[in-house]
Parts: sequence; structure tokens; C-alpha cells
Amino acid sequence: MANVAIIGSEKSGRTGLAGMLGKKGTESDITLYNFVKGDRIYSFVDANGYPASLKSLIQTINLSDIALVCVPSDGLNAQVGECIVALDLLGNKRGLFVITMSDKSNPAAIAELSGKIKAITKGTNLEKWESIAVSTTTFEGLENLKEKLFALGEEVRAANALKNTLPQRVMVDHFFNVTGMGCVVLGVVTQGTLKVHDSLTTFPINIPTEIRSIQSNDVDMKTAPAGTRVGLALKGIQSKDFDRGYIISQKEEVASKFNLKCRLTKFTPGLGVGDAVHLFAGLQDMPATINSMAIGGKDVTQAPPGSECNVTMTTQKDIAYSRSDRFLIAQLNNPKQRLVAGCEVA
Ligand SMILES: Nc1nc2c(ncn2[C@@H]2O[C@H](COP(=O)(O)OP(=O)(O)O)[C@@H](O)[C@H]2O)c(=O)[nH]1
Ligand SMILES: [Mg+2]
Repeated sequence: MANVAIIGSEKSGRTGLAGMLGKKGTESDITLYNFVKGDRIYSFVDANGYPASLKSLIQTINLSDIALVCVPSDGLNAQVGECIVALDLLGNKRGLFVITMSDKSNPAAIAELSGKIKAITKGTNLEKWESIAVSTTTFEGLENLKEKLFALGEEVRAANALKNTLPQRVMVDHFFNVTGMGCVVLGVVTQGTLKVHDSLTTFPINIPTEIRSIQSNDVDMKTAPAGTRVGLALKGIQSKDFDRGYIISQKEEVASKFNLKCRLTKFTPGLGVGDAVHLFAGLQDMPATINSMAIGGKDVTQAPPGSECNVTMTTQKDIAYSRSDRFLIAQLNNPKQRLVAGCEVA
């Protein structure tokens, strides 16, 4: 079982590829595609709202263990760059570059593009990611892509197995009411082993929540290990109480004031005290204001691109998180470079 993000630039063939890899399921600004064959269970998340919506990209990445970055065979562009920066700031992902529409190109041009991808990812978390050329019209490369993907899937399975004994944590992405069943949510068990009748709490709203039943790919389950995409029927809470990104667990930190250690991208114009920004935490996102900043223990009013700084900020509403989560700061209105910094709790 692995969750796979399909990202990359607009019209790079993301949706076409998702349709080849899985069967379409839940659809919103992110669309799920499911693949089940024996014990190979994959869910693909198409960031179809991206590039208009940065949120769609960040959520898709945060829902996944593996990313497929689609790069059209006619070359790199700013959106591919933004996807690479996001993956680098969020860290710790496995993935592949998929050079799409290979039928419109030729081997020499594809080799040159692979070289360019190697060059721009040097020094990032993605520098070892392979590039694979595929075409969804001629099917060229698709078997090779699946083979590489399943190999990464095995690594993910092993990594997730180590998280089964941690406290349960479910990141919720969709929620609705089902007649006769009540509140149903969809999401991913990011750690722990979820069990029917578990008594947990939904954060940040702090509402006691019991797991009434668990399904994965339409099959009822008594337990769901780390990494499983699940549908849950819940007791004690209503679907109208939910928002995307809420977390069902034993305990989360909940705050609207943060002290974060940030690494600014090389491409942002910078960050300053008083700036209105957007904070992403898991699948949650929230307008926020920068209250103070320090570099090397000294207060500053501005931090330059590429710098490391400590930032205190206030979000408009409470956010649920755990101390090991990674955060992103973005400036959604900056047309050139929306991503500002990757952060962790200081
Ligand atoms: N020739 C060719 N066209 C493709 C391929 N994949 C997608 N397309 C076309 O490219 C356009 C954009 O594809 P789509 O999957 O919607 O891209 P998205 O915006 O990234 O989701 C569509 O018209 C597709 O038919 C491919 O492998 N070869
Ligand atoms: Mg699409």
C-alpha cells in the first residue's frame, strides 16, 4: 500500500497518467485514483487544482509517500520548478520524474531533458530521483514506470510498518454525511494502527470521536495499519464539524501562535516582520502574520532569500500539529514565487 502524488505542470499529462495507473474515485480539487491487484494497493492523488491552487499541490504532496513529477517532453518550466522546491522543502519523500508525452519527442531530446532535471535537482532532496519517459498514447515506458513505482512502494511498505506501533493518527481530506451511517470521512492513517471502536479526538476542534467502522477500497476492515487510505464512519461528531486537514488522534498540539525555525528558498524575494503570509501544516492552511524574526539569535526585520531564521507568527485560527511536522510558508499573491520557506517547530 502506498499513496502516490501526481504533480507537475499544467497540461503535462498528469490526469491522463492518473487514469492509466488507477480507477477514478473521489473527486474535488484533488482527485483520487485507486489501484488494487493482490497485495499491491495504491492510491494516486492528482493535484488537478494546481497550478491555479498551490494548496492543491501541497495537500497532494502531504497525503503521499511517493511523488511522480510530470515534466512534458518539450521541457522544464516554472511550475516544475515550484513542484521541485515544494518537495525539497517538505523533505523525506520518494519519487520519480516522469517525462510525459514521449511520443512527441525523440530519444536524444529526452536524454538532454533528463540531464537538465539532474542539473536543477543537484543539492536537493530529489537529486537521486530517476527520470522515466512515458507516453499514454503509445504506452511507451508505462511498464517501466510501474516497475520502478512498485519498487518504491515496497520501500514505503517497509518504512510504514515501523510506524504501526506509534499512536494512531488520521489526516482527514474529505468528509460528508451518508444516510443511515452518519458522518463519514476519508483520509490517510499516517501512523499507528487504527482499530474499530478506537476512542480518539478530532483536532483542532477537540471533539471526542469514536471509530464506528473502517473501509479501505470498499472492503470492511477491523484494523488499518500506517499508510492505509481509509474511509471511516464516526460516532460523536458530525461531518459539518470537519474541515480538510483535521486530525483524528489521541493527542495533538493545537495553537495559533508559532515559533518556527525556517529555511527560506533561494527564489523568494524574502520575508519581513509584518508580512501577511499563508501557513501550511499537513492539509491545513491558514492566513498568518509574521510577528518577529531573528537570525543567529539577533532580531531582524527582514530575512534574505536562502537564509535560515527563527520566526514567530500568529495564524487566524487554531492549527493541529505534532512537533515533528514540517510547515510551509507561502505568499499566495506573489506571481513569480509563491513558496517562501520550509519550517519546523523551533
Ligand atoms: N501525444 C500525447 N498527448 C498526451 C499524452 N498525455 C496527455 N496528452 C494530451 O495532453 C493534454 C493534457 O493532458 P492532461 O492529462 O489533461 O494534463 P494535465 O493538465 O497535466 O492533467 C490532453 O489533451 C491529452 O490528451 C501523451 O502521452 N501523448
Ligand atoms: Mg489534469
